Amino acid sequence: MGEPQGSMRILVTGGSGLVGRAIQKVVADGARLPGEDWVFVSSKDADLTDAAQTRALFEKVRPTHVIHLAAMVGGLFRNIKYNLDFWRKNIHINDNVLHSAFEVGAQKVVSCLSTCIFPDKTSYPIDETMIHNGPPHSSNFGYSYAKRMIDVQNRAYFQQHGCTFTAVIPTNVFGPHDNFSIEDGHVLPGLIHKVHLAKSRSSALTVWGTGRPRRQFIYSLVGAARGTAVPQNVSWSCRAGCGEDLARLFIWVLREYNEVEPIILSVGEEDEVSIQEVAEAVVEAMDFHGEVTFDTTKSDGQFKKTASNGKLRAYLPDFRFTPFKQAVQETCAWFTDNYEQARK
Ligand code: NAP
Ligand code: GFB
Repeated sequence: MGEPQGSMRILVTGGSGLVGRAIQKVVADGARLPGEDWVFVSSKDADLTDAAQTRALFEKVRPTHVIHLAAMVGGLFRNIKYNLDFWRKNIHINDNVLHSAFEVGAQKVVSCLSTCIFPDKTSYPIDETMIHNGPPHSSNFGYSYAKRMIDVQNRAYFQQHGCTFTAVIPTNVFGPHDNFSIEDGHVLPGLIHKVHLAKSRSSALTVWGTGRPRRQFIYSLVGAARGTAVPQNVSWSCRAGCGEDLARLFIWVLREYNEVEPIILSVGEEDEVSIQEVAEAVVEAMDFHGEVTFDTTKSDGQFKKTASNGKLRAYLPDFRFTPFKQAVQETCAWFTDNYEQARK
């Protein structure tokens, strides 16, 4: 474990969401260093689309560091319906957060982009240099352009004021505390919820689209289900062969990644899976024996967005991700155990 780095007050926006809850658990389970004060906030603390509320929150907390997760988030089908809302809400949230952080003198801000914001027509694998090289997939242009502007704004804060405002680019994330809404959420939580309902109704599972699109998935938090303890015998600096999963990678970026240029946080290209394979993993994890059908009238969305984790590997050559099937099993177990209070 590293030595205390002096007094740090870390504000995490979006602290009640999938990624925020995972970081909160890792911090509570031992990642917090002496001298660190972590503050997790949700929309109940401030509506970050509102400049005055955002400014008041930052003046109250006076963070030295910020992990900025808050966003309007959704799966393919929510994005298709609400491109305008995704653009406006996220543009407002991001400008309010970045500028409030600047005004209170925060030393570092780590914001969150997504691999879906890269150009749709591109060569593969996608890397960090390609963000602005062409239009994103039409299904989520509102979200994608709003997210791309974080990168523009980070570079401008650095150029004019020397700020270390940076961003990470995760692939599709999943885990406990996800949004399991079938209409609004992402594919993995959606399929888990659908299988749960199909089992209770003895009906078929309907997978949307052809099942052929391909995705890389990153788990939010290793060992999250059924009270499994996060391993304590690992270096939080991730230099000793640990580094599992997104929550810890965020903490590594906060403490040790000092570039303004973003960094992709992804499993390897070889770990990309088809949506059909995703459905099969959920069916197996939930011990579902009913019929599985594909509704090809529903959109497939972007066919693939295969990203390189070469830059991450150059920093952290030895780290391990939780195997996909294990992570799916843990998430299914969490959903089953927490069905009543899960977001759905
Ligand atoms: P999430 O579970 O939907 O959580 C969203 C968070 O943002 C919640 O804490 C929510 O607060 C907060 N929020 C939303 N609107 C707000 C507002 N107007 N004011 C204040 N807070 C607001 O999202 P997530 O999946 O954890 O995503 C976290 C970050 O990762 C986002 O920036 C997202 O774009 C990015 N990302 C996600 C994925 C993915 O697959 N999920 C992939 C790549 C990147 P309430 O709980 O109070 O509503
Ligand atoms: O996770 P998802 O909604 O988003 O996955 P994207 C969509 C893919 O899964 C499509 C198929 O190929 C769908 O046809 N699919 C199959 C399903 N069954 C289902 C289901 O029950 N629910 C859902 N949602 N999909 C999102 C972006 O793209 O990626 C967001 O739109 C976000 O902006 C996120 O950034 C990370 O991977 O297509």
